[in-house]
Amino acid sequence: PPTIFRKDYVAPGFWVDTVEMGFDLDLHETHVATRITMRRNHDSAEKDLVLFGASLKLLQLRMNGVNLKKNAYTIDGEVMRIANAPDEVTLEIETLIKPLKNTSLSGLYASNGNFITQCEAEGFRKITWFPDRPDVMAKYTVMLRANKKKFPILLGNGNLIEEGDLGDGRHFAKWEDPFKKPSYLFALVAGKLVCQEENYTLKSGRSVLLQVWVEDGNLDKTQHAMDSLKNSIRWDEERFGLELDLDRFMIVATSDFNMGAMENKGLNIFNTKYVLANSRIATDVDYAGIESVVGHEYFHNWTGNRVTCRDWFQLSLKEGLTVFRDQEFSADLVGTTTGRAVKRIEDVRVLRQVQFSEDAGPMAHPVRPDSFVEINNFYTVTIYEKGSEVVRMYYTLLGHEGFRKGMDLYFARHDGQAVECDDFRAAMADSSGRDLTQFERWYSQSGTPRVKAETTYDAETQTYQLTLSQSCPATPGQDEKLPFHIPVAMGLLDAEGKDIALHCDAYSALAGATNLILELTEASQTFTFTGVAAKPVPSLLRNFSAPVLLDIEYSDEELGLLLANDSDPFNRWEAGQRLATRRLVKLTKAVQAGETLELDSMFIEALRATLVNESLDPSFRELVLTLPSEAMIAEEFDVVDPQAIHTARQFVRTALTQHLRAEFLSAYEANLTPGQYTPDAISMAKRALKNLALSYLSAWSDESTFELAQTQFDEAENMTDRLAALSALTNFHGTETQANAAAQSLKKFYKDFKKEALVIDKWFMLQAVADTTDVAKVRELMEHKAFTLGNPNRARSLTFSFCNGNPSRFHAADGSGYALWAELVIELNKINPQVAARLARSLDRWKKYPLHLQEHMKLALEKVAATKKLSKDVAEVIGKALA
Ligand code: BAL
Ligand code: ZN
Repeated sequence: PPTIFRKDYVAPGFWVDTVEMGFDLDLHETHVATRITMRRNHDSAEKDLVLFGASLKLLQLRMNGVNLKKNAYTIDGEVMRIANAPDEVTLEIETLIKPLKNTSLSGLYASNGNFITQCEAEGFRKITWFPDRPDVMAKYTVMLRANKKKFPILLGNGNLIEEGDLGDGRHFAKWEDPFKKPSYLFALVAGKLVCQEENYTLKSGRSVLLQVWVEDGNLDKTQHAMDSLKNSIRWDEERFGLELDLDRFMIVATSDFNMGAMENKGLNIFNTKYVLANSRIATDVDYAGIESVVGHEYFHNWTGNRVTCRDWFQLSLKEGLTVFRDQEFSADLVGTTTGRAVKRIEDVRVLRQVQFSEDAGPMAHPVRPDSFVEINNFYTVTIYEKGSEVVRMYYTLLGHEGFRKGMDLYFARHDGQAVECDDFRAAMADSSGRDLTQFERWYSQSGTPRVKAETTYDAETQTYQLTLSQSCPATPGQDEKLPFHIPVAMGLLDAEGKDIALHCDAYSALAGATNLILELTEASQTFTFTGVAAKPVPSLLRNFSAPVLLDIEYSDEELGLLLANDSDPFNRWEAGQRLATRRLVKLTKAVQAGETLELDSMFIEALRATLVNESLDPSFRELVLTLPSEAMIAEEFDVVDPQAIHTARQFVRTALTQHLRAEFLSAYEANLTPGQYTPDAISMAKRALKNLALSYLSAWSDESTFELAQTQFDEAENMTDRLAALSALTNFHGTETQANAAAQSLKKFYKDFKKEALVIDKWFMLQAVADTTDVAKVRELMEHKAFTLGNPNRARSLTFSFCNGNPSRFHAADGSGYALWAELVIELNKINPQVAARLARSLDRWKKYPLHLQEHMKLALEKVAATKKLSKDVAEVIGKALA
């Protein structure tokens, strides 16, 4: 399949002013009639009128009232060209599509007998021939017609302007979107749905209608989504002065969805996972996920919809910015300093574990990629999470007010336009007067930069020198990197752990501050601090001020001081992670060498002090006590040994429990949340620590711990506690009787929740990542009547969770995990290429494993590569892995 390059961008040959569409909705055959008014873009080098289409039957094509003969246009793959079109064109197109047969979940498809659309990135071309590119923005009017009994609800973008009966058992609804939009924001929904609705008054006094649409039987699960939507609307008014521009805003939940959710104008379509919640079915993590995704899609209304992307290479323009906005939204809602830090730590964990890994593998790409084969493969953690870090660096460099000014200028300049990442950077630069030329490298260079910190202290002159050097490894297509503009937030701690007032030659205007943002712009820079009475301990990259790897040599004592005292909570946590990583790496090597494993008391005591420190927020203690994941430990090695890492990590967990059993039990008791479940920050924090304690306790098997977990499971009044208990029971290394009791609990859980698809997903996932679950067990679970690869949530719950979340079993020495992976990718490729391509990524880093595993992996990759009818989604991922 061809590669598309950013440098080849050409403006569209024709602009579109209006789009009128009529849908005769039928699950088997839907007729779509489209009238498009277009006018020539005289500034474009493209002279043909170009349309895109895929999986369409073209019934009729008329230009300015005349049927176009077959020789008046050419079709090559997805591209139709009409040469010699006049400057003003009205196209009338009729297409026929088959929603029931569309298992790709892109375009118009069926879900539980309802119609759903997904048009980003290039799904609109599966509905009609159209200049389906984000820089073509137009006003849409859409008429929906369908059988009234089967499809009583007909929803579209914008405002409902007419509805009624057609007399033949069918009815219609006409929707008009007052705002120009690119085709990827088009949506329609039709079917049997019910809604929770509310009139909400904006700050300006204008009243808007908010609706959350779900399938019948789910209205008891919509309140949290509705609350999250109202919070989002208020937050965007207060923090960015951005108001909802429509009279009505709808959220629709569907159980068949490739992504988390989609920001279609006025008609957001969501995966049920990010809408449905009540205490019976959703965990605290689910509640937080819903809040952030509802926020994310709502915030897109300005960052994405009002100002959109010129081309798909600019995807991070809207995604990075909107992730930054949703992260800030969640942090602001908690409000406390620790709450903000906890959110930051959680976000950075994802970035490091998934994005740093992507940056180090064959799919590494810049935040603004230069090329792609299939754009769907570029909805990545680099575009989203690293993109958000890039936006956060503007925020760090310009400050709260400065960033807001930049945002205001961005909207003042570009409202209603399709623009580039460079336009956002220019708004930030021009509003602040800062030179952000070099900052552009964050968009153009891939790979994770490394910053090395070296220090010297001269007692005589009381001078402290900090030398920061940066480098960035080669990534596909980019051998050499130029220095980045890196904000390094920092402070210096004295021997008591107190912040020192800083006097740095380069920042004399800020003399006396205890926190500075150093700007590292060269390959190496030395910063000199004067008046430093004794050798300090540096706290660098506070709040993770840049998406880099920081190399610095700390002694255990220095890390202990930081863990106990740093005024920056992020770096307190970070110090704990460094202490843990150091030990986990050493122990992994000891496992490999067959040596006895031992855990030192310094580490145990540092964790004990944190665990029992009741002045610390329980959620912060939970984060400190959570060991780096096996995937994070793997990043410390050139050659990864998943079983050794697993053994080492399990050893540390058991050793910690052995020494801290009493403290874990007290933490458990002290953080019970009796009474009615509420998803507030304080209760969530308590449950997090309590359930972490339970998980540790179950690593040190004894009768009373098993009973504790069993009782929690039996008596839990919410899903957070029930699932945590079930996980503890399932992972308990106990007697056969206990194993049987755990199996009974798993059965009971299934029976109690078999009607709740989202809970059954959890049931599969919990088993997929259990350390007793091997490839054979996964195959057995795939035979379960509730399992299907046809539903993305279900497919992910078992197969993705196993391949990505159970490394020691997936990487079985006989290669059986990879053989399973290949079968799954090949099977999914037939059903849903986007989902298949995601799973295909599980072998991205195959060259990091020992040769005997590499051999098995290569065979599996080659097997997929040799498959007939491989989608370009999967072909791109596998091709890059094998390159
Ligand atoms: N635009 C695709 C889904 C999302 O990022 O909101
Ligand atoms: Zn988004």
